[in-house]
This record gives sequence, structure tokens and C-alpha cells, in this order.
Amino acid sequence: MIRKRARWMVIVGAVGLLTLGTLTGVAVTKGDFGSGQRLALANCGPPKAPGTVVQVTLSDRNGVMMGAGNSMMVSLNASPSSIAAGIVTFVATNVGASNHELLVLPAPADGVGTRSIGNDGKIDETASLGEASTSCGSGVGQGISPGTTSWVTLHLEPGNYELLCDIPWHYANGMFTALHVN
Ligand SMILES: [Cu+2]
Repeated sequence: MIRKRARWMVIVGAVGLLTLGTLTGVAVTKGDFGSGQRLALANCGPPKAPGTVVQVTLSDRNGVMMGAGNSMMVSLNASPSSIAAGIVTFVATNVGASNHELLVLPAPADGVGTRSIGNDGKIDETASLGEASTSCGSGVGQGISPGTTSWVTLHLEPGNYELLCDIPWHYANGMFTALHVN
């Protein structure tokens, strides 16, 4: 009687391990292929968005060859593009196929799009007021992966600002827009 129960325990234990192994296998497969993981991450967003919310859309059409030295088609759009001074939460969603970021800087004296670009394809980020550059989180990170959102909350005084992506060569290819704060 005791021996029989012990044997059953072994069988139940083995089935449990097999089930666990199968579940782990599925999770790894989803991660490897991306689609399952991307669907899960697409639902992410700020738990609360204080102040005025500016929705920023980061987009690209990599592989589309353009004329005049441009090798990528990237864009950054903000809505609304004019807001009242105070607390602002930028919610940046990457609808493209490659990583992007959102940086907020005072606009250059000569207007948006006029920053000098280094040999590394990046701008001088020294004057950055804040950024949304991580997948499904706020603040600084390794870039917002496709299908995910990042966010940052700032206090902005009246003035002209520039929103941009500083992944190498994205700014040079037009990934910036103006934000006016009244
Ligand atoms: Cu970009």
C-alpha cells in the first residue's frame, strides 16, 4: 500500500515537471520570435499621465530609399503641437520597425532641424531637458522598441522647444518637430 502511493507520487511529480518544462518552452519560443512578446508589450503605458498630455508618434519606413542622400524615412509627430506652460507628460509610441527615442530640448536659435550633427550621426544632447527612451517605461533607456511606448513628465516654461530622436542619423533624416509652450 505504501509502495503503491510512493509510485503514484513519482508519476505525479514527473507529470508536473513535464508541464513546467512545456510552459517554459512556450515562453522562450514567444520571446525568440517576438510576435507574442510584442503583443504583450503593446498594452503598456504610463500608470498615470500628470498635466497636459502630448502624444508623440515615432515612425519609420526603413529600407525605403530616398533621393538626395537620405537613406531612411523617419518621422516624429506631436499632438498637440502647442500647449500651456506647466506640467507636461510626453507619451511616445513607436509605430515603426526600428528603435527610436524622444528627447525634449529648447529649440535652437535658428529653428528646429538646424542642430549640427556629429560624425556619430548624433546631436549634442547636453541641453536635453528629459527623454522617453525605454520600452514600456519612463525616462532614459536603450531606445523604444517597435510596438511599445515610453513616457516622461517635465515642467516646461513658455518658449519654443524641439522634440527629436537621437538614434544615429535619425535627426539628420528629419526625425524632429516643434513644440510651442504658451
Ligand atoms: Cu528615431
